[in-house]
Amino acid sequence: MNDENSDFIDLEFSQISMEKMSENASKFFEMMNKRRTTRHFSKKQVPRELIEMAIKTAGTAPSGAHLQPWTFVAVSNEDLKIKIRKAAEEEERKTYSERMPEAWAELLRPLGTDHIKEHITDAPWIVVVFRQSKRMRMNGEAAPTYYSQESCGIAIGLFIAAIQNMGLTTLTHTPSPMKFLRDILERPEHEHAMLLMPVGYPAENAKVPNLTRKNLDEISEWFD
Ligand code: IYR
Repeated sequence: MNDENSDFIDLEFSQISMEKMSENASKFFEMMNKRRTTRHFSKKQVPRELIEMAIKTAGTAPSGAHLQPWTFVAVSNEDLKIKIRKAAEEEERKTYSERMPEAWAELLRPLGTDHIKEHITDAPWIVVVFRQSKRMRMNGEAAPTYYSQESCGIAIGLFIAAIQNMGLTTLTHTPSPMKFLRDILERPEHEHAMLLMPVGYPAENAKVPNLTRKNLDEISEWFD
């Protein structure tokens, strides 16, 4: 290992029994398998500390060259949520009525989505994830980040798991195109909005599409 320029410390790792491993694995799967994407949120408040914990959890994700190329912008301010909803609906109205080819639209019909985005103002929080495509070098020059799409995708996955684990719900909403989010949330040019996630409790009568998931055989191949 080339550790000329590195400072290494011991890995903290505590081995657990096979029995406990199995139990943890099943429990985690069962908890995550209950996750469903609903578009119906309650207005019930969620304390900021819970959103902070979810963002901290997301921030544990591995990232290309450990650049951690993400910014999570959390919004509970009502006026700002209204502004974001208006801009999102304006873009989505054009997407649904003009930009979306039939091959795409046919997949969305069973999901019941349209350009009305009530979740943006119903949920107590929205979290917008920005991907950083550039970083600053020590000498002040701008330089690229690496694997930022992958890194942010992993961090978002951890965020979703953290929200599920704390007993709340979130939705991966992709208002498209998303440039308006950079403008409204005043992020710099090298930050690109990837996803808008309302976070909160599901509405009392929340509905989800009647979907099933692919089973293990369908999503894996094995060479043992
Ligand atoms: N961005 C739109 C459309 C949309 C696209 C996909 I792919 C979905 O799985 C769901 C919706 C929207 O958020 O409505």
